[in-house]
Amino acid sequence: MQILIATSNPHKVDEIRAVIGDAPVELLTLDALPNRIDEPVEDQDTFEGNAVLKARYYAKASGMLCIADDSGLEVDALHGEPGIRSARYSHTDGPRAQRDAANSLTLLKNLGDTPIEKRTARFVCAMALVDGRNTCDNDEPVAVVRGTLEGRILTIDEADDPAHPERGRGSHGFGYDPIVFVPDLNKTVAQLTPDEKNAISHRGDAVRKIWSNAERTLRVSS
Ligand code: ITT
Repeated sequence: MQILIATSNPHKVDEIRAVIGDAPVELLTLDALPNRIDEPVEDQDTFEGNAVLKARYYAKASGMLCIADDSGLEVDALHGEPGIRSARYSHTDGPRAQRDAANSLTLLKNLGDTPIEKRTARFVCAMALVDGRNTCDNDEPVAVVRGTLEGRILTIDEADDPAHPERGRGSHGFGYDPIVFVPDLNKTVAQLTPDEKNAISHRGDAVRKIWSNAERTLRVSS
């Protein structure tokens, strides 16, 4: 059995594969499809809305079982921003690493000298599974789940190089990982190994939930 993982973010694919990769299913990425599918416009105002929109769109376009996620960072002192706008918070174009750094810098600037106890934040990952293999056009999601990871945003002084606070601490992961500190582990998410991140992360949590749902309803592991 094949499942399409509908994302253009290679880091997400690696994280999803690490959680469910051993099961007897073949995980395909958008790059592995014979024909390129144009990206849909993510115009919903919730993570769940966009995850379902993407999963429906790619399931229909590919005729496959499809998993899609929409994720981001909610910062309490910024009233939940950047939220669903996490990927484009700084409105910077260019390669992913450059956009990630610009987003983190924008976030740190917007938070200014907000004290540590008010820098609370959480990663959110909504994930949807849609079965595009059926012929009766039923595109109701098989499952929609949410995973979260609580933390707080580093201060500029806590970064390894305060001249480049967007580099935060640590070199693993992607996106806002270097500036999101997990107090229980006394590390940023970028200081966690991939396995450590998967064990506690919003995406690891969502993948495990959607996977147990898929095994139950679709018997994907049998
Ligand atoms: P796809 O839409 O192709 O899946 P994307 O990276 O644009 O890829 P989203 O629209 O879900 O994904 O945007 C999520 C953004 O939120 C992402 O670009 C990061 O900036 C941030 N983000 C999400 N999960 C993260 C994680 O585990 N670690 C760090 N940042 C994360």
